[in-house]
Order: sequence, then C-alpha cells, then structure tokens
Amino acid sequence: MILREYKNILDAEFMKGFIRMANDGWELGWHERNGGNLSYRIKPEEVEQVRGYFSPKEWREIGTSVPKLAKEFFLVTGSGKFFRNVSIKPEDSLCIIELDDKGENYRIVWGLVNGGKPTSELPSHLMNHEVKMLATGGAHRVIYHAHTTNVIALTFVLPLEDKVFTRELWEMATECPVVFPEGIGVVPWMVPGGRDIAVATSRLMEKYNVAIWAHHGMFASGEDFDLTFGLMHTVEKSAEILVKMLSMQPNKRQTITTQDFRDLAKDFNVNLPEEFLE
Ligand code: 2HA
Ligand code: ZN
Repeated sequence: MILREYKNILDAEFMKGFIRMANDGWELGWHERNGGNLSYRIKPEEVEQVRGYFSPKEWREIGTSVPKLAKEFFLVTGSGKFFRNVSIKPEDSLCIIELDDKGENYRIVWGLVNGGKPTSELPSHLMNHEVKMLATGGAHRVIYHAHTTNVIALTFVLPLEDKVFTRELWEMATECPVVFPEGIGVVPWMVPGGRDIAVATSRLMEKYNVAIWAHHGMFASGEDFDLTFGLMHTVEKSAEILVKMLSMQPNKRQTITTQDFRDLAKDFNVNLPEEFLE
C-alpha cells in the first residue's frame, strides 16, 4: 500500500495565521458587512509548500504599478467578502494572487472558488507592501485595513494632522510611544478603492506603520500577523480611551508630559521624533 500525505492547503501555517487574524478583527467589531481587507506577502518557501494546489486564472490589471513586487505571491481577502465568513469558508473568502514580471497585472492562483476578485483596496495594499518591503529590507509582510470605530470617531473632532493624532494617542496609554514610536499618519477623506488614495497612503507609509483614513478606518503594516494585529489593536484601544476621556470632560486634568516621553524614550531605548515632542 502506498501511503500518501493529503495535506490540506488550509493547514499551512500562514493560512492559519491569516484566518485567525481575520476572525479576531471580526470579533472586535472592526469588519461590519464586507468592511476591511487583509493581505500577506507569502514567503518563497511557503509558496513552494502550497504550489501543488494552484490553478492559475487569467491575468488582470492591478490598477497601479508595483515593479518591486514583480512575481511575488499574496494571500488576500476577496472583494465584497465578509470577514465574518473567513474562518468558516476561507476558500470562498480568500485568494492567493501572483504578480507578473512587471508588477502591473495579477492572476488568481487559488481560492475565491465561487468567483470574485481580490479586495477593492488592492492598489493600496500593494503600494503599501512595496513601500514597506523596501523600507524594512523585506521584513514587513502584512498589510491590514480595518474600520476601527474609535479612531474613525476621532477623525470628526481632532484636526486631521499627523502630529495631533500621534501626540493624543501616545498620551492615552504609556505603551503607545513604545509600540508606534515613529507616529501615525493621517489621510484626509478621499474616495476609497483607487490609485489616488493608494499613493497618498503609501507616501505616509514611508515614514509610519499606521495610516488613518479620515471617516473610514486605518491601515497598518507589520512583519507578521501578531505584530500587525497588535499594532492595530493598540492604536484603536488608545483611541477608545481618548473617546472616553473626551466624553467625560473636554480637558485633561493631567497627562503624560513631554518630559515623561523623553524619560520613557531613554529607558525603553526608542527614538521619538522631535516633531512630536514640541
Ligand atoms: O469594503 O473596507 O475600503 C472594503 C473596504 C473598502
Ligand atoms: Zn474600508
């Protein structure tokens, strides 16, 4: 008798990590209906582990150009798919795409078994991946977009400035300047889904790991699922504290001061940009 190991593609560690992260975001209330999207740049050795399950479809335009990502493979959520369903029907909700040798077209090689396309925010995801891959020497692999309630609420009452959001969110929880020392960028309201918002977001991602989309949500970038989810979670929790504080009274009676931040930066060995400490 010939013994064969029928390993399911869903048993791959990166699949399990992706699905768990999507479900965690759903459970935290960040993914109403089809809101939000997630993408992961698959490691070459992981591609080889699952290549036997690929059946390539036709090439299609990305809608922007990401030459540095030529021939890379990504696991992404599908356009119009609900995060709520990712864990129970991943092969219907997700797909693996391959980029061509110019970084201008993609083709689905696995998933979306009932038809469909990758996330409507594919240009933003891929442009962010390109920027973060270059900025981190390839370390960053996860881009996450979520409709985080408290951050969205704050975009109606705070000035839409990087400095204001960074400083206010740093002040709301002592861990924040350690988790996102480089600060946070803010994109004014723009039409989602296209190249313009992708360009605006990826410019901010050259400097930051988090970009807020006014009246819409957030993008976060990170090395793996834990760090990227943890970053989104930390920023959103800080925003929740700020919303609660502002709901009690408009002014802080006391807070973490500029000198406190300098002391923290020294002891925790993080570099806090001077522009946020003035
Ligand atoms: O519906 O979140 O930004 C998916 C989105 C679009
Ligand atoms: Zn969105």
